[in-house]
Amino acid sequence: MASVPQPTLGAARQELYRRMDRDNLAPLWEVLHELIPNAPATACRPALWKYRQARPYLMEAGKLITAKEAIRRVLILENPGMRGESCITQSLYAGLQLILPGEIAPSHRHSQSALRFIVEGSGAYTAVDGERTTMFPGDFIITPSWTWHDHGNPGSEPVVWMDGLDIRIVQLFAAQFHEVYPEEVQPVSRSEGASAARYGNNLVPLAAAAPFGKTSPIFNYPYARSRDSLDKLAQDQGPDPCHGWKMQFMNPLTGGHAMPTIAAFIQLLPKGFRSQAYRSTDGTIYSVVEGEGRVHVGDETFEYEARDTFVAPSWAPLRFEAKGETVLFSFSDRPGQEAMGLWREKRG
Ligand code: 1HN
Repeated sequence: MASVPQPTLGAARQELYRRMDRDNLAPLWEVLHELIPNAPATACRPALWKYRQARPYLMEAGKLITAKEAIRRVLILENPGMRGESCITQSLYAGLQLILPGEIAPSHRHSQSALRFIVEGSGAYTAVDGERTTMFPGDFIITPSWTWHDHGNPGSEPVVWMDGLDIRIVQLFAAQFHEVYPEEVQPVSRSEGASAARYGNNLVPLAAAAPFGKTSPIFNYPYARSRDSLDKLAQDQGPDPCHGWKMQFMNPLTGGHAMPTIAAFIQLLPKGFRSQAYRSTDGTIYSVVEGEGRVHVGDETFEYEARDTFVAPSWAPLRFEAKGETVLFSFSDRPGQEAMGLWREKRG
C-alpha cells in the first residue's frame, strides 16, 4: 500500500486550513473531541468564599460608593476558573449585595431573572412591580424577568444578600433587554404581603392570570416557613443518604420550579451527618444558612460555616460532613436542563 509521508500530509492539511480560514471555514475533525467531550467539561472550579473574608471588602465599598451611585453595590463572586467573566458557574452569576441604612438602589427592569438570598441583617425591602417585601435572613426572594425592581433600607442595620442571576443564559440566546424606571423609587401599589395572601395560602383568586408569567407569583419565600417545613419533614422520616432533607422551592400555579431558568432548594443536614457522594449536571451554588462542617467538591475540601458561599461545578462529586446541624440554600440552572432533556444525576 502506498502511504503518503506524514510531514507532507500534515503540511498539506495546514495549507488547506489556512486557505479556507480566509473564507470563515474550519475543519471539524481538529476540534471534534473538544466539542463533544465524553462527560461534562467546564472551566468552572470548586470554590468557597468565606463571608468573614468578603464582608470587610463589602463594608469598605460601602464607605467609598453609595448604592445609588453604584446602581447596585455588589461584589461579584467570580469563579476562580473563569475570572473576569462575571460568573460563578458556566451559566449563572452570583454576587453579594450591600444596602446601608437610609440607602436606595434605583428602579429598573431587565430580561434577566434574579433571586436574592438574605445573608445578614433585616429591615431592607425589595419592591417588585409595585409590592414591597421586607427582607429577613434566610428569605428566598425572586425578581421575575422584566419586572420593575428597586431596593431600599429604611432600617438601622446593613443588609447583605446573595444575588443569583441567569445572565449567561439570557446572553447565550442574545435576548437581553434593560430599561431604567423614570423615577428612582417606583410607587407602591399593593400592600405588603399581597402576593403571599393571593397565592401562598393554597388559594388562588378566581380567573387569576399568572402575574409574573413563567415565574412564581409568590416572590418572597420566608425562611421561618422553609425552616419549619424542614423541621417537620425531619421529625417524620429519615434523611436521604445524599441530601439529608431537601426541598425544592415551587411555583404554586404549576407545581414546577419557582423560576423558569433557576431552581432553588433548601436542605437540612443533621449534626454529624456524612453524606454519600452525589453528582448532577447542574453546577450548583450553596449559601450556608446555619451550621458548620466540611464539604468535599471534586478534588477539593472546604470548611464551611454560616454565611459562606460555595460552588459545585457540573458533575463534580459532592459530599458533606456536617459538624453541626446544617441548613443550606442552593440554586442551579436545572429547569433549563430539564426542559431540554439534558439533566442527569448520579448517586455514589
Ligand atoms: C441587578 O439588577 C441586581 O437588581 C443585582 O439588585 C445584581 C447583576 C447584574 C445585572 C443586574 C439588582 C445584578 C443586577
